[in-house]
Amino acid sequence: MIKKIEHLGIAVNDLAEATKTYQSLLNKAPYKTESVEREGVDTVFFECGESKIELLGATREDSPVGKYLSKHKEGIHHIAFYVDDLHFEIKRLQQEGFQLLSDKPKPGADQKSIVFLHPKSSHGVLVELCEDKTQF
Ligand code: CMX
Repeated sequence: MIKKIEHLGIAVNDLAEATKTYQSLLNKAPYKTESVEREGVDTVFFECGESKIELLGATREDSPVGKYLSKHKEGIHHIAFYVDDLHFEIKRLQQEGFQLLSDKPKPGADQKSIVFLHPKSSHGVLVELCEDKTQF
């Protein structure tokens, strides 16, 4: 079951500058920074009620966020839904005809197992499904 919006991912050009901006906006410090080398991204997380804001800075131009920034400029990069059973949701969404970018969960930032849906499957929005990390 899809339980809530876990976070919104925001692609930014200058992670340090964006961190200052969101620290002022949300009036709190980030609770976590993390590099995800496989995705070519540095991340900064802020809590926001029951959801989070994830700032995303590209570490490589050919990474998903690097390509996104060269094409779209800064802005909302993805929406992440928290699910209680990722394997079940993967199967369910495949049966519903959504294009998943992998057929099994992979490790993501912030102690999560994740899978993405192609933005063309969801009206131009890159969707991430995540659950608390399990074994890989
Ligand atoms: N939101 C909406 N549309 C997007 C998008 C995004 N985040 N990223 C790419 N697109 C669109 C492009 O605009 C393009 O559309 P057109 O065909 O209409 O021009 C199309 O998708 C293909 O884009 P591309 O630049 O050629 O990029 P690729 O096809 O190589 O990759 C995607 C697109 C979604 C498969 C890739 O970005 C991906 O695998 N994303 C998932 C992983 C990811 O985003 N990781 C970073 C976040 C990690 C984290 O949260 O920690």
